[in-house]
Amino acid sequence: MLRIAIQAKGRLNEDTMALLADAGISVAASKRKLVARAGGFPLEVLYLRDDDIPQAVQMGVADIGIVGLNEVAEKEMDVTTVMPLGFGACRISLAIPRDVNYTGLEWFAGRRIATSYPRILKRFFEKNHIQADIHEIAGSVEIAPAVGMADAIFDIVSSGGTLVQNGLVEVEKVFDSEAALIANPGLDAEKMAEVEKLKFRFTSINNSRGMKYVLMNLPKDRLDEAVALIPGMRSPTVLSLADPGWCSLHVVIREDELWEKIEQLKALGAEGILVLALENMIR
Ligand code: PRT
Ligand code: ZN
Repeated sequence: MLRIAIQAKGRLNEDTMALLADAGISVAASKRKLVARAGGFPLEVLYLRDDDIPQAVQMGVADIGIVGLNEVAEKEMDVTTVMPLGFGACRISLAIPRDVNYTGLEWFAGRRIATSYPRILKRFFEKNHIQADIHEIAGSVEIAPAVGMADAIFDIVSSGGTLVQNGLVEVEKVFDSEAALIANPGLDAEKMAEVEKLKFRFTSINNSRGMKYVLMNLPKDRLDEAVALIPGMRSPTVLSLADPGWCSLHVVIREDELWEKIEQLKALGAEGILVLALENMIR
């Protein structure tokens, strides 16, 4: 049986639980202990702080884990990244007080920079031949310049709102992150086969994200035009209807272009359009 480490609470917890649920894996939220047995897959769930997940996976306390790539890069543990998961997106950036005249990376030479990600920053500065003074602090990094603890910060940015609130501007993006499935590099063949099964389920869920399944009735003589509207569709499903002049067309459309495509299909004479949620897309 595989053991997976996931964040006990915090930003990744909810999306992780939703991903497991979509993959048919149930973990009773009410019975949360340190370790819980999941239903629907031979899996044990270990709830940890995100900072501890890379190490737990490297040590084999857990076989696999779901954690931000930022933590994987910072902890420098020997783990395999199996797949990115498409949630928890953020970046780690250098930011400086708004009123500073920024002249480029050399500006950081000799400056004090507060961060919770000292290793990623050290590697970045080494690569760029910048000598700076890195101060590791555990939390509230964004207030360090205002209280005189640092000249700049290196921290996670998502919307950028926190920087604005603290009078800071992002000047260099150093690392792009999202949540990922990681694994201990020494798993045996049996466990690897289980990991492949999980990967297959997660991939189908991710493929279907942002996709809708659309059914409509269409005059047969407009079929070619309708098919041309939906890019990447190799062989759409076309069913006959009792009326020989009409057919039923089934297509998958990306959510961000759904309304635009529906307007165009309606203009071609499409009727009785049904838009359905798409749960899994198995390629
Ligand atoms: O208790 P535990 O140690 O498990 O949790 P934590 O408090 O260390 O981490 P948590 O739950 O805050 O974040 C977990 C993971 O979510 C991170 O490691 C990232 O991979 C990811 N993530 C995605 C984020 C953000 N977005 C994010 N915006 N982590 C933190 N933030 C913070 C950031 O530190 C800053 O204070 O949000 C603020 C910036 O947000 P914006 O939107 O104002 O730019
Ligand atoms: Zn943490």
